[in-house]
Amino acid sequence: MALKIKMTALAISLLVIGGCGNTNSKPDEEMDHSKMSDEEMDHSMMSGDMMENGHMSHDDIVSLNNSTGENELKIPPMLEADNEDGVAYTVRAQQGTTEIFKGTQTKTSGYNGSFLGPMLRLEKGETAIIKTINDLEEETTFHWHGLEVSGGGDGGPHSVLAPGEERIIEFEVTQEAATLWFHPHAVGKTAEQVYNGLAGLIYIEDRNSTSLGLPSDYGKNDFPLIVQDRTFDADKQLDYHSVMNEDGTAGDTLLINGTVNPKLTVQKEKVRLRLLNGSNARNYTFKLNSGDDFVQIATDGGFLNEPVTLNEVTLTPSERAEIIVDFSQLSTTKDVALINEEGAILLPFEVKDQHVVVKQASEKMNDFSVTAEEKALPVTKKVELFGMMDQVTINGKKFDPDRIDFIQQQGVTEVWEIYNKPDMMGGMIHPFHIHGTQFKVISRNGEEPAENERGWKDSISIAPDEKVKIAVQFKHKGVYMFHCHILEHEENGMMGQIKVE
Ligand SMILES: [Cu+2]
Repeated sequence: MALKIKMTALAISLLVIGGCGNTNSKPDEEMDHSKMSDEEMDHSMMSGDMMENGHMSHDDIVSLNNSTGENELKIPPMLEADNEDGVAYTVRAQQGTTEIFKGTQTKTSGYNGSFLGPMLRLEKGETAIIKTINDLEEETTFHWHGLEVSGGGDGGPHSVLAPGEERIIEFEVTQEAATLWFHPHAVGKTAEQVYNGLAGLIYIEDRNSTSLGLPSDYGKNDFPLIVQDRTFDADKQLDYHSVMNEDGTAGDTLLINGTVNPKLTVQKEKVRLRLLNGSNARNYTFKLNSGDDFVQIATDGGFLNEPVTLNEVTLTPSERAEIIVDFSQLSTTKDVALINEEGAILLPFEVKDQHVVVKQASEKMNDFSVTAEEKALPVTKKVELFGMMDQVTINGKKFDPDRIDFIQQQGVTEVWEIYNKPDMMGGMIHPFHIHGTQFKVISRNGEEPAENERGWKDSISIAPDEKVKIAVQFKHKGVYMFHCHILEHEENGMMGQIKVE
């Protein structure tokens, strides 16, 4: 058992570090549970029991069902600006019901709607004034994941809104074009509220992003893909408490933008997919079932300098990647689909034969670099991630809202070393996130990061026994969280606080 976990962890870490492997695997028909062998059934039932007791290992995570492709992918609406005096946007957290499955209403939560949220499009240089309203029956916060904003506006656990309460936040958008997101961050409520549907997108655009010639027609050739796995009960409801796993809650049913069994209709052209791993705990290695390459153009916080050719990309919870698939150049357009590392069909594509003139995009997209000066800086902050289940810690401690773990000066770059200390079982990947900043990856175990990690990041996958050095600078002051983005680990105290002065 221990060996197997260790091996799996190693394999995953190799995937993360190395990037490419043999990706010609076809969707696995055996994924269908009705075709499971007895042995697989036993294993599956055992996992179910173990899951109930909260003892499921992260590596024995339940497999995803294939998408049947019967529902066209939903696209979150773009949030319209308000006319109300001084307020640019209103974001309201609310409860409701949603017809995820035809003919059934599922109890869900959302922003400005019953499930998920709208896409908030901001321009660099703009001052955003956002009225946030809590229409839930419990406390929540509005956290702007990846946004460079003051600690007071970040929406961490200290910025709780009671039911019925509202608060206006104001910030200037100072960072470059990127795909960010927003979600709740109240202690003890984050994992469940995200699970029930509280998550929305933020697109930041700037002069660069709109001049590169990239596909940018929202919902036409520029699609967000909010990827989340869920478990539905016999009544097609989400019952977080019955499926909650201390080590990360996973499900067998994939929703993309809240769509079950999604498919995406595209033209024979370059299509931009903005992937967001919005799951509580599951990691995904995305690839095409045809084995074709695609290019990654952006990381969490901005464009890569040049498109990076890949045939798979791994995202741990909260990480984003923007990729471009050129449907006019694929080896086949028949039954082509986005699949994961197990071959589960996540998103089948219906490729229309219509000829579209493919614009030539600029090859030079950004001027990101890790400077020699940054590389030469000594490590001044050490973070040790350790443990599993409810025994997770950072530097041997659990989160305490009254304790400041680190202090850093505004505008000063420091090198943080994040180490994922293995346990007797081998350990597991922890996705490490810092609020209020975009950082640079200096090295992984002393080696240069992969080409597709040479860009701004706010979340990073740390494999067992891996040591990652990052250059971190905060543009604003305030108290910020740093934590594991497996939401149940975060709830179990795998979180610390930094005060920027
Ligand atoms: Cu973790």
